[in-house]
Amino acid sequence: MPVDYFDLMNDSAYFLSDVHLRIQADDIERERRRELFLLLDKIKEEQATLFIVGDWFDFYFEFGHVISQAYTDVYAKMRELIEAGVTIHYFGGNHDYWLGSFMSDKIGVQIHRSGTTLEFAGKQFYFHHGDGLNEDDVNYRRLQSVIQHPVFIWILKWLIHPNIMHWLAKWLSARSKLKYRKETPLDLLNLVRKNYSIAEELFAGNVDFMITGHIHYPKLKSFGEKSFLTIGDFINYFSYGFFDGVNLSLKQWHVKQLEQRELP
Ligand SMILES: [Mn+2]
Repeated sequence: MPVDYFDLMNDSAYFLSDVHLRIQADDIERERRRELFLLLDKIKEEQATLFIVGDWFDFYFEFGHVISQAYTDVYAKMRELIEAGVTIHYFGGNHDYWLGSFMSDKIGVQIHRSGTTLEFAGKQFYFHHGDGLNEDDVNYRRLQSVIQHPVFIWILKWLIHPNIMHWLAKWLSARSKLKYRKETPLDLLNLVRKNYSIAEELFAGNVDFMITGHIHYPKLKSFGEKSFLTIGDFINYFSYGFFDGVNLSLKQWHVKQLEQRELP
């Protein structure tokens, strides 16, 4: 019997960002992964598409012959979804910029640059992790131009021992926990406003949806028929985006509901 491809077509999608999977697998991390894997199972069952909008990993680097053992279960889970027919699109963030052939060839993930528009279900989706969107943040832009430079990447890959890199990443990861708490509402508001103005520019063209992360607070805002989503995170909010083929919505996975910040 011929396969009716219209029956197989599935226009629903899930959007996740800022999971920040950690190298240090303590109890909190194990519980978080358990929750994440339950959500991934749901995506697999529904045969939906998964869009990862950056900072899936708290630290990610491909050394070539060496892969990080801290994420073995995550790699296996991603592979399991792909083998079951799920497409995973992955946009690198500031923590997982260095995605390479292991992720694309061995796991089978579709890797894209942050700041790409993809057509999905007849709609135009613009994806950007959200880092560097604020041109006023000169310090970050400077840092970005260093860590993304091919020479810097070559040095990390060939001259620094992977164990040293992991030790450093663990240390940075412990510090970044503090950073989230310290972020002032003013910085946050400026960042959100910047995101909205970019969204409005895009919506004046053909883009229907703008999807970002990085801010770590969930917010869905409509601009007429079009909408902007900043996903939130899977650390405090356990939030994610869902597209049913027509509408985009913001959802919360975890039972533990946190009070959401008032954003404009
Ligand atoms: Mn980020």
